[in-house]
Amino acid sequence: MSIPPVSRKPKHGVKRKQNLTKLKTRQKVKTMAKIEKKNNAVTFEVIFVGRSNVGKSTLLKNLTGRNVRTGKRPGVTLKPTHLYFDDFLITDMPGFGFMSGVTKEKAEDVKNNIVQYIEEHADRIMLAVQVIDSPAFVEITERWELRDEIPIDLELHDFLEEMEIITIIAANKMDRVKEEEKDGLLDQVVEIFGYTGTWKESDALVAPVCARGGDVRPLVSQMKNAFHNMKRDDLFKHFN
Ligand SMILES: Nc1nc2c(ncn2[C@@H]2O[C@H](COP(=O)(O)OP(=O)(O)OP(=O)(O)O)[C@@H](O)[C@H]2O)c(=O)[nH]1
Ligand SMILES: [Mg+2]
Repeated sequence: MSIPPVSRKPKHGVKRKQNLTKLKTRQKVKTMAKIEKKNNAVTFEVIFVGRSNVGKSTLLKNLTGRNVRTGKRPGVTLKPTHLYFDDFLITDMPGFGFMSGVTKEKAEDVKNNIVQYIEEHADRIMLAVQVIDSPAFVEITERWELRDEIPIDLELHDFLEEMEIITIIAANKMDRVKEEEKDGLLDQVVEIFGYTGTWKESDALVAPVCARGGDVRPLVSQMKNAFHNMKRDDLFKHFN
């Protein structure tokens, strides 16, 4: 009499795996439906954009008190991250430009995705906060211009203007700029962005900040001012 071979994986184990997969799929569908519901309720969006590692996520963490992933190396935020507040949405966009461990093609994809996202949601994006690494900004843009290329920051700024999205320039990492050099640097920044006059006199909306040190008041007041002009003072409560 031959003994039937013993199956190493009992049948009920397979069934349990199938059930688990079904459960996971159902949970995924439920989560996606929830996200879609939240997303459909959005009427007013603010996006945070800028080169990689400039401190977008740190700024958002400080402004809202929400838990946003930040990191020492560029390329931490690779997909738009959404912070929902009923009909109000803040989106932390992935950074463009150099990212550690990311190929040039992938970096180009990130940029195209950002442009596509803005185009798709232009009707509800009321405000953009364009974050720059103040001490590095002038040098980086000069390097691009020497290669006869338009720096992505400027390209993005012009694109936002074309889309009629009000944009605040958050000049971050001001703790790395000497006190006596701050005004001169900010004047240079607005000039590079194509405005005339000093940073205080020009039409540019500039907010010098230090996200790491928690000094974000100039940005909060610029944002509140924009919300006020759009008759959305009710949004003030979401900011620290
Ligand atoms: N010195 C200084 N460092 C800062 C400041 N704000 C952020 N950083 C640091 O900059 C690094 C990048 O911060 P993130 O907030 O992750 O930058 P990000 O722009 O979201 O980066 P990506 O997600 O890669 O696009 C972290 O090490 C922060 O601690 C600041 O005001 N001053
Ligand atoms: Mg980030």
